[in-house]
Amino acid sequence: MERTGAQILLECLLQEGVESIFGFPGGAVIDIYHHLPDYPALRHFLVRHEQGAIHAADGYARATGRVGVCLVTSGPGATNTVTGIATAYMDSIPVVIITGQVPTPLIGNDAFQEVDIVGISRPCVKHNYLVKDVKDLAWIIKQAFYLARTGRPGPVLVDLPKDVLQAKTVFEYPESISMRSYNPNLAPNRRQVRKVTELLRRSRRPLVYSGGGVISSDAAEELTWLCRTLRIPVTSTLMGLGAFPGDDPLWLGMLGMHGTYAANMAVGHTDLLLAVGARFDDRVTGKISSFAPSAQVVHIDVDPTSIRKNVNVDVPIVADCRQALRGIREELEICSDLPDWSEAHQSWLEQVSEWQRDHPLRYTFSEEPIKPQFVVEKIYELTKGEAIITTEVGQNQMWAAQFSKFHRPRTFLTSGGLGTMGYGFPAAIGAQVAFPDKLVIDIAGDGSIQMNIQEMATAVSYNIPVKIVILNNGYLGMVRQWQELFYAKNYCATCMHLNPDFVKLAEAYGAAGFRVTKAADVERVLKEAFAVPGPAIVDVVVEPEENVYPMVPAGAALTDMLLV
Ligand SMILES: Cc1ncc(C[n+]2csc(CCOP(=O)(O)OP(=O)(O)O)c2C)c(N)n1
Repeated sequence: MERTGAQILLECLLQEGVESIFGFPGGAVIDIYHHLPDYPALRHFLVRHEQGAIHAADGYARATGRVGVCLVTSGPGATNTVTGIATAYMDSIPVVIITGQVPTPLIGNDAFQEVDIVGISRPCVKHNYLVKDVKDLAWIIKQAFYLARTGRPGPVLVDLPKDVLQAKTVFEYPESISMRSYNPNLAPNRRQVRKVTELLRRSRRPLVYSGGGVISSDAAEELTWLCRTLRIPVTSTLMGLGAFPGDDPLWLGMLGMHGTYAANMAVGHTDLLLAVGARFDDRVTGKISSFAPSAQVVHIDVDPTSIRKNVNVDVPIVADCRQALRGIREELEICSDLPDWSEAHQSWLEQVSEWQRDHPLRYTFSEEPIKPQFVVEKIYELTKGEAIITTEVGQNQMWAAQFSKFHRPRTFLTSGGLGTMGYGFPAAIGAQVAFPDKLVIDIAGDGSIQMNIQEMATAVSYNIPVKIVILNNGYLGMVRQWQELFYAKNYCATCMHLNPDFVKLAEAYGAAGFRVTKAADVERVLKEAFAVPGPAIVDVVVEPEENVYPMVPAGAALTDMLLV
């Protein structure tokens, strides 16, 4: 039986096991929407802005490890997704973006709602396609999903002209994929693995620095085994939070610009830095020439192009993080003359705990105004690490990372690489769609939340019970902090003079709204908000000029931290 391109697309999505699609219609994709009701297994969530759709698909992907799907129309629908595509690209998140396109004969003619989204998105997708013939559609969708989730994951865009969606052919879904030019290397090289075990054996001050790659390759268990067995302290990037249990004594917290004192000092003094699934971003390394100055560096990454991009590496392992860590474990298990690890690392572990003891994360409590760190601590205390936390970008994001503990992978969703304000709320919607019974909380700033607040209508209309906790400091806080510290307190364009009344705003959408101004009320109000059956906003009025510390000024060495 022949089917239209639109039907074939939907059949392909079914074959890929897709359950949820986040989208917004338009003329170019109306054929897809026309057939969508015939596929009840594909739940479609109508967002209010295409940026909401792509972030929701991204949040769904981060929370589940599966490919997120977003469907938008041509022209402005497509361009509205670009920020979200770049967000997913920077954090290596598997999403497939389906965009409508004007009919093929009109392409290049400045047709109504035409943009060259393949050209526009090229620098921020793992791959993209313009489908010119309906006969190519099925294998292209198959490839798109395969590319999105394998190797270093990432966004893949498929642009579908309207005439291709209307043309007919017989539907056959290819069973397997072969792509000559794409063969990610997953198995580690044995010789390199042996070199690493040799270094581990000799090291007296080893440190693991783990990143988002550990989470995307499901390697948390392997990482935890290695660190606990060999008694190696662990730090991670923002993206890596949750891969190693946040309550383990070996856990040092995040490193980098707003990393902990202990983590940054440990990087400064380690003799063996084992980087797993992390890419040495400048927010992490600070001044490159003084990054891990006395260390041999091992770098495990599935993407060969990220190795030696920023720092010199002594032993590269191009492989899937999980397979590489398993390889190291196997190699260690056949060694007969292993040291007693606790003894071998004793003085190092003592040094590290001294750093932790002398300079823990801290803030000065105040009843009113409330300290934002206190709110994050309370959220953690009430949820015990069982919630999925998303964040917006800025101080709220850093405090969420610093003052919560994450015990499991995929429980902390944040825009790390691109730092996209407006990410957290729609991402929380995506995560909540995947896990309807979990508590999903977006920790937000008063600036960021206004970037995609329209998605409250989506949350209310599908009864997606996401909770937003706004740390409302009346400023674009993180930029204000930079102005305070490095630009002579010139608070130009960072004061949010005219914030809406967030309680009324929530209510206007049909959600619940709460406000807190005193520390003594924080716990009660959070509990109340978490207990309402639908979405809710908690507007917490916090200290306007609180800063995030420690802070490594941009371009300084990690060990040069501002501590207060
Ligand atoms: C889309 C976007 N625009 C601008 C920025 C630059 N930026 C980074 S943090 C920040 C301030 C965020 O303010 P707010 O959301 O109120 O959070 P706070 O820092 O106060 O917690 C800005 C403007 C950004 N990251 N993303």
